[in-house]
Amino acid sequence: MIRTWTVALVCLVVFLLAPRVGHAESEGSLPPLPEESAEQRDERMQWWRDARFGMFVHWGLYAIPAGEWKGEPVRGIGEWIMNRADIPLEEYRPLADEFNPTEYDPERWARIAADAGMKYLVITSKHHDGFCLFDTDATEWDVVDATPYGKDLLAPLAEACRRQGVKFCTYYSIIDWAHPSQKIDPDQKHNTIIDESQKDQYIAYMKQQLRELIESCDPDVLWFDGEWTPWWTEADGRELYSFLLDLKPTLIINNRVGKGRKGMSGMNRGDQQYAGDFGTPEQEIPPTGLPGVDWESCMTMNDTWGYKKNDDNWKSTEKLVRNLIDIVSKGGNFLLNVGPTAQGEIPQPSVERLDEMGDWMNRYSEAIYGCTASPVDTPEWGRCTVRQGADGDTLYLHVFDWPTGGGLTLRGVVSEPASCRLLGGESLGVRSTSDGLRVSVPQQAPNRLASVIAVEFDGRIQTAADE
Ligand code: FHN
Repeated sequence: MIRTWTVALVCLVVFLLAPRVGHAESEGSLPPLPEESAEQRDERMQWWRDARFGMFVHWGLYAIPAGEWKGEPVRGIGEWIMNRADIPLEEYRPLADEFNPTEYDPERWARIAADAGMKYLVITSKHHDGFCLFDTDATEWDVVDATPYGKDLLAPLAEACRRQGVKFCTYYSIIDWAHPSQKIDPDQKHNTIIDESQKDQYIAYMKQQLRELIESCDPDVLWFDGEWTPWWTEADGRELYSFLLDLKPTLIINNRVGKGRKGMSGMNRGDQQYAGDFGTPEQEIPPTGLPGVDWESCMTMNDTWGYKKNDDNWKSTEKLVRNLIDIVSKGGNFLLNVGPTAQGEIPQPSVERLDEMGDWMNRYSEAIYGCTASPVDTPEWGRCTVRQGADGDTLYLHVFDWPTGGGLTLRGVVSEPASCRLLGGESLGVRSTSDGLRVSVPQQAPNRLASVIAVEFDGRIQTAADE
């Protein structure tokens, strides 16, 4: 059986050798991407690759109707205009008169993220509705000028995040239903139609706001969205990417700044280079490991990005923990969403799940932070992550289905292990067999969500595929 990541490697080689067949804009006609050596890129990306786990926050006026409009159930913000709700902007705008999140406590939000083991937080600064959660001179359609609350929401959260050791990051939508340059496409309601004579003016508007965000909140990641709209081009994305890296050279920017994303799979098309630093699978986890590729799966805890009242469709903590493990075992980051209420509170079902994830991370984060994709195929009982160290590698066995017969086998590893232990527990017997590693395990699983075994090696792990 060809190991999955060998297949990924073959695909990568094919991509590198493949003739540069163009997407709509062939690479030759595009502005160049900024010069950056592999070492410089690795230095810029390192904290993000080590972080592995972040909080996504979708918050705004849409938290007021919270999934219902004139008694009609509607889902999330992005879907509002796309489906039967058809909310005309003139009916949507008055929501600002009601937005007064008196329960908003940025310190509590940052602490919830930190206690869950989340190393960064990405919050919507401006979603498709164009409403800004920060104080911007570019428009009065913002929380300071248009709402009874009247204060910037993001700067205090940025400060609280830094106090809690959480990197502060912002989401920014390229489509903007409220900006005079564009309107919702009546036939393709997830797109806008732009007045081409006003496109440069709108790009200047975006640059002004992004500069304001960098100056007021100093985000470490800019997470773009809405790039799918036809009037936005890869050339626009590259120009914006270069503009932003000129403003802040350590910024990390997702692949939705340009046109590289291939649908919801989130990863880039393979035909050329695109602007952006990491792939963005949404509500899904790639089926196989992608070693050496930077990517992040963004997912909801329920099934809407924005707050939805009376929601009872919540993923279990076990599912959330195992999603995190699955993602890291494939070399990615997990951006897990919360949708705060209009009053400014993270919903209790989210808080409970994050608290339980934090308990698991307190015990097992060594097997998550700074770890990379498994060197072997996915075992039937769980997942593997690996940490490469100066003195040798550590292979973490994340066991979902604890064996009853007292033994666990991991196929594909041929190196002789130096030692083996339950993470946070006793040493275990381990031997290398013709069938792979054989670990002697206790009868009871140490943890109901996922138990972790650490196998230490002197030097790099060798696998059957390496032979
Ligand atoms: O329409 C948005 C949606 O509301 C949400 O922000 C997600 C998050 O990635 N992005 C768009 C849907 O792909």
